[in-house]
This record gives sequence, structure tokens and C-alpha cells, in this order.
Amino acid sequence: MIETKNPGEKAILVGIFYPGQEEKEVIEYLDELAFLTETAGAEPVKRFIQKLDSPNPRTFTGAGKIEEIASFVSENKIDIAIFDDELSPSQLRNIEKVLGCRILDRTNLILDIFAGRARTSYARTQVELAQYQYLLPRLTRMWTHLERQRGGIGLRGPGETEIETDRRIIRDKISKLKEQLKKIDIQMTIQRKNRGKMVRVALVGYTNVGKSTIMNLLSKSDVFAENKLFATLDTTVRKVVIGNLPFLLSDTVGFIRKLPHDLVESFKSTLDEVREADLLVHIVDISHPGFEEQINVVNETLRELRSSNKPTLIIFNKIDIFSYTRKDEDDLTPVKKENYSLADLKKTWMASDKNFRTVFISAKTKENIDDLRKILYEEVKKIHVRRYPFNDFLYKNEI
Ligand SMILES: Nc1nc2c(ncn2[C@@H]2O[C@H](COP(=O)(O)OP(=O)(O)OP(=O)(O)O)[C@@H](O)[C@H]2O)c(=O)[nH]1
Ligand SMILES: [Mg+2]
Repeated sequence: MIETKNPGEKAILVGIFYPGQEEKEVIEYLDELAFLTETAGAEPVKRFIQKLDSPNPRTFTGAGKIEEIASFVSENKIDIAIFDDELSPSQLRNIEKVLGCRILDRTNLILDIFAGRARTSYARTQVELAQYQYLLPRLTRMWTHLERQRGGIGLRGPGETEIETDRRIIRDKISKLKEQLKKIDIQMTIQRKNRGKMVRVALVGYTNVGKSTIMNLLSKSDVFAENKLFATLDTTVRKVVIGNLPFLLSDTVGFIRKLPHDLVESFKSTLDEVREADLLVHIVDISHPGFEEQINVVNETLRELRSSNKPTLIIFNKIDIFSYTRKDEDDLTPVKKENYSLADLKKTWMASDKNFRTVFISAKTKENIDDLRKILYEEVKKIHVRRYPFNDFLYKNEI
């Protein structure tokens, strides 16, 4: 993997406004794409949005729009055009010809961020595998040389010269990487088995919601947390004791909408921690305008991991920066999502489903952290008691 960076590259963002979407939603998606772009190290300078029923099979946006984008690109010396959906190999080729700058799609951008963030050799191997798998069907671009050393986002990873030889090399690479991962997987499975039979709790959630911050708070550890997407790639596991009850808590990679499938595949064993957990703690950033969609994305990813039937707690985090639009008494327009106060949200969520418990906290100001500890304690204890019906010494000291 290659990790050089050209700071301050200029990027434009391109998205489609589909029928049935709200404008707010489209803006939110592009906000997220902009955040991803910044996380990758480039500067988003303009957005292009086009209303279309479906992406144009040749050029993603319509022919007129792509011309408009092309002149903006050349007039403003844009380095990269970033598209919010995955582009097919032929779209990629066509667009590259018209725009004459580097083209990234959402998948490629996410892969690039992962490449820059992978710290352990395990994470690196996983990302590299996903990169090659993404590249294989797209080996028609004018890459200058396989594994060339040029910098810039989207350039971390392999390139190409002669397509057929490269395809073969890449297939070989993919099978080698898979072998490597298999070996590490076996080691990790053994490691997990050696951890004994403690109850296992996994923090899950959308990226940037505060999982690592909460992990640090609960375990007094020092996991890397920052205001960027995908700060965490590797899973961290810590022993946490609440009251007298010990359990294992894991923090792992955050989810995102349209997480590239290859990436989910190659991150399988990182996500084993989630799959093998006894209890899931789903963290939600309630201050985010799209938090409900984020919940759905996480639930969908959990379904893909066959982990959606586990006991789950929902933690609404960042209540310190929650805001809403108060509606006047005499305003008779229907109440919208953005008019809900925190009290309204608490009421709806607490009543909505008896299958999971909820707690509203701020990991930053530490508001309601004791409630969080208490609920965690109670839920872990339930599992513990079921597992060790005759062992009561561990939780004599109730909290
Ligand atoms: N205002 C506020 N900020 C918070 C709170 N909890 C976390 N943050 C901030 O949110 C950002 C993301 O926090 P992380 O803990 O890195 O989030 P994460 O879910 O681990 O993110 P990834 O590992 O990137 O998926 C950081 O800048 C935190 O300081 C909170 O309760 N309130
Ligand atoms: Mg994290």
C-alpha cells in the first residue's frame, strides 16, 4: 500500500438527486461525501447535483452536465472529481476521458481512507485485499505503472500497465492476501478462545458517533478518537469491570451507508468481534440530522453480519450538541423530524420497541454516564447469570 499524500488537492463532488428523495437528504449525502473527502486529505471546492431518474449508464450524469463539469474542472484546475455512487468500469473510463482529471467514486474514496488509516499489518492486509478486488474489473484505466509511487488520494494502491499481465499479477496477489488473512484469522480465533468465557460486549454504530470515546470512558483506556471518519479500523478489546462484574468490551470500525461490499468481506474477521458478541451496544449520534437513517444503515449491516438478533442497547450520544427547530404554537404545518425536542425523542424511542433499552448520554460532558454503566451492568449480569447459574460471587456488590 502506498500512503503518500498531496495536501490541498482540489476536489469537486458529484451526486444525483433521485425521484422520491428530499432535497435535505441529498445535501446530507453530499455533506458526508465532503467529510469523507476532507478525511482523505483533499479539499471539496464545489458540488454538482443533477436531478435524474437513474444514473446515466455512460457518464453517470447527463451529457450536458458532464460538459459543464468538464469546463469547471479545466478552468479551476481541479485535481479530482468524486462521485457519490459506485461507478461501473465503463462509466469510469468515459468520465475520465471527458473530465481529464482523476476520478474517484465513493467506494474508491472509502478504500483510500482505509488505506491511509490502517495501522496494523492485519488491517493493511484487509484493505489491500479490498483494493485489489475493487481494481480487478477496472483494469482498463491509464495507470502508469503497477504499484507506482505517485501521491494523491485514490493513488494509494495498485496501478496498471499491461492489462493482462497485471490481471494475472493481481489475481495472484489476491490469493496470496487471502492466504495471509486466513493464517491471521486462525491466530485471532485462537486468541479469542483464550480469552475465556467472559461476557462479550461490542460497541457498534455509524462512523464518528463516539464509539471510541465511550470505550475510553468505560475502560479508562486510550483508544484513538477524533473528529474524522473511520478513526478506528482495528478492533480493540478491553476488560471492563462494573460493580464486581467483569466483561470484555470491543470497539471496532464504524459503519457507513454504501460501505463497499468487498470491504465488508475482507473485514470479516475484524467484525467477528461483533458476530461473536453476547450483547451489542449500538451508539447513535443524536445530534446528527440523519441519525435515523444511520440507525437503519447500522441495522442493515448487522443483518448482513447475521448479528441483528442479539440483545442490543441503544445509546443516544452527543446530547450536549443536540438541537432542534422549535415550532410555534400557532404554526399549523405538520410536525417534522427536525421539530422533535430531546424529550419528544426520548418518549418515542423508549416507547417504540420493548426489545431494546435506550439511554441518552453525552460522552463529552459525561451526562448520564452513570445510567449507562447501570444499564450495561444489568444487561451483562442477565447474560452472566444465564451462563453461570451457580456462580454468584462475581456480582455481590451491586452498583
Ligand atoms: N459534542 C460531543 N462530541 C462527542 C461526544 N462523543 C464523542 N464526540 C466527538 O465525536 C468525534 C468522534 O468520536 P470517536 O469516539 O472517534 O467516534 P467513533 O464512533 O469511534 O468514530 P470512528 O472510529 O471514526 O468510526 C470526536 O471528535 C469526539 O470528541 C459527545 O458526547 N459530545
Ligand atoms: Mg473509533
